[in-house]
Amino acid sequence: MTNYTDILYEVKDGVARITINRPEKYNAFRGKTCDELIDAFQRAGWDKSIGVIVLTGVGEKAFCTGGDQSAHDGGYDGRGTIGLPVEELQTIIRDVPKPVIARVNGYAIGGGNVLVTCCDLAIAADSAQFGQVGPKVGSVDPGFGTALLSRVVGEKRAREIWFMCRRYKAQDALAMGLINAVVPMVDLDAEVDLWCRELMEKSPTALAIAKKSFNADSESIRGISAMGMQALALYYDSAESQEGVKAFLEKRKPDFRQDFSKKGE
Ligand code: 2NE
Repeated sequence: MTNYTDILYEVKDGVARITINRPEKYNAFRGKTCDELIDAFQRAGWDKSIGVIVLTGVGEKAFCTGGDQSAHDGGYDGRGTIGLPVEELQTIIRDVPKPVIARVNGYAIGGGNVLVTCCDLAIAADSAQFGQVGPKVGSVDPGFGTALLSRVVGEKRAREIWFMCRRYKAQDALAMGLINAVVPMVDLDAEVDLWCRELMEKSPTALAIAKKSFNADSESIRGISAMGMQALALYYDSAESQEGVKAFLEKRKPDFRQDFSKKGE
């Protein structure tokens, strides 16, 4: 697969840059986007000439806003348990034996925030905003989205992020340890380049061993993701979940307190 439609793939000075290219959808991913991202990570991950992978989104509005709600009719449009191979995407970011940097150029919301969580490092523009929205839109990203997030920012904060569905500014994300650095948008590329150059000077094998050893400690979360996605597939079939998606598309507040048992009578 080399003719991507939903992403861009560039290589320069040993750095592979993978860019989600769906600005009209705030860089939300559909099934095809996930497939292409997985392919690009496979490509960069085992290419010995590449030392660092940068994941970002096109433009200055959004890094990634998670699953494409306009393609979410209860099953999205791709493959995998929930119609989106999102679990496979999250695991490939962890599995590639080289550092992955999230270049956060705007909203990192929903599954976009989970991608930031899964990346080894994250550098954000000061205009970036972070957050989970699942309980607001009838979804959850269980596993890396929840359990790994709590390893990164702490249990209480992770529960707050998921339960409250608030948005957090880049400086707040930095303070809670979700990201490594914040710079003005105009300096974002220079800062990411600097980190890449420093990483390129290091022993690739030592970096790979370090990454795998960090991963080993949280590897059981992969199983939680697998089980959670099965539960999510069942949840997507429910009227309660579908109310969340409908409300988002209709630009109104969801009514999760209605009696869903009467739906379909
Ligand atoms: C991203 C955010 C916070 C932006 O808010 P705001 O107020 O600045 O803009 P607005 O008007 O909400 O959004 C701008 C345009 O982008 C589209 C919107 O529909 C809107 O389109 P137009 O009305 O201009 O045509 N847009 C934004 N996010 C989208 C998305 N994800 N899919 C399709 N279109 C999107 C605000 O928009 C927001 O909170 N978005 C919700 C994000 C969301 O629901 N994400 C999916 C969560 S579930 C998920 O990610 C997931 C997973 O993690 C694992 C498995 C399965 C799903």
